[in-house]
Amino acid sequence: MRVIVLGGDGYLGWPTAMHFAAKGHEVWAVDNYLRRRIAQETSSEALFPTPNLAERAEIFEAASGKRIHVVIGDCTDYRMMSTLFRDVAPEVVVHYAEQPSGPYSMMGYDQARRTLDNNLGATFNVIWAAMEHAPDCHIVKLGTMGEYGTPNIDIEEGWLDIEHNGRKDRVLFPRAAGTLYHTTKVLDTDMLWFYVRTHGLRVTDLMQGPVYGLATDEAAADERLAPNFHYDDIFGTVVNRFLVQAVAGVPLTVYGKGGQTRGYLNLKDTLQCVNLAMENPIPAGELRILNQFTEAFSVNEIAASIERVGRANGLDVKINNIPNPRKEREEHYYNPKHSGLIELGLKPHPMTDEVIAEMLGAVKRHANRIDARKIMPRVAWSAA
Ligand code: USQ
Repeated sequence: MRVIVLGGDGYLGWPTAMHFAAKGHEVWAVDNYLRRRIAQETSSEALFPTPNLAERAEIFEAASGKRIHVVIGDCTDYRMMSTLFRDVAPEVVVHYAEQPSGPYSMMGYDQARRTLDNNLGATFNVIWAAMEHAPDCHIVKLGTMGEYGTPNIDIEEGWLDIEHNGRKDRVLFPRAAGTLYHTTKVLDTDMLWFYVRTHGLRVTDLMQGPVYGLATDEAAADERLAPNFHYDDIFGTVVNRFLVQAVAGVPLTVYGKGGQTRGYLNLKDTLQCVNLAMENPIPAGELRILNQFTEAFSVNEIAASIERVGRANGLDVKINNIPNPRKEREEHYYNPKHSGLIELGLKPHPMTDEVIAEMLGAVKRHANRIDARKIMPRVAWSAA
């Protein structure tokens, strides 16, 4: 298939572009390096440097014989998007091209505005470019489990059947995000749903939980193909942060009571899920929502696992409950459904001790690059 990966330089985008190319699809990876720029602006560079997108594509081609087309462009620029969709005529568009950091979106006006403009602007342009030049394409959009927040009822896969005053209907599950970033994803979903209803688009919205890991099959060929791995408080997700903290001898930074529970998944499973969504298209005029995670853990459970495995591997791991810089429930009910992707064929890679030990080993190889100044939280939700 002809596949456009928007945000093709990102933590998920680059591994996805390689994965699809390895499977024989014709892939265009599109990125404007926004994440790299924000990382520099906020001193949040990844653990090890990664080559730029054109260089990555060259290294991948040399290793695999497969070509990835590279487009350096801004998805909020409609002329770029319109030309791209016209020239490529994609069958699938995977849309990751968003500012993905909750903490960044909570730093202040400029960062909030940039997140809003980029994320909504990119999604709006995906919709219009698809309507103009590829109305039959399948848009696979990366959403987030954070759209739902932590309600005191079971979380369904996107849709809720309700009975109200004796009548029944099916509505989007109520959303209550905890950051402006997560709220832009709620707005994306609403905008996509609007154009699905009015213009018959074909959309899968993947509500993904926090991802961890730094290994994928395609990156094994050459270490320069590894994903950009962040451990800072802006872009680093909690498991990746704790792995680096364990190696650096910094006590694991559990925010508040640590009862915050989320649905997690291995980076390898992100690739499987996006691939399954792509290989199982849906009819035009449908918005399919899939909850994309494999296991739910509290922060305390993750910290305890990494402490246990780290100690077994000779690391002096300690845990430190620090004041929570975020506004979120620290003890709550959490029971999201996630059977849709399993039914499509997902074979999860659970977070076993072996997997944790492997990840710790991979981080250890870069231990000399860890910058302890990037570890403690620098952004509080109350910042004006
Ligand atoms: N946390 C800690 N200590 C830390 C870092 C995080 O206790 O050092 C806690 C947070 O307070 C939160 C939980 O761990 O309760 C998860 O935090 P996270 O930073 O791993 O995840 P989050 O900010 O929600 O964002 C990440 C990605 C985002 C994606 C989201 C999926 O950055 O792009 O959308 O995970 S989800 O969380 O399901 O919304």
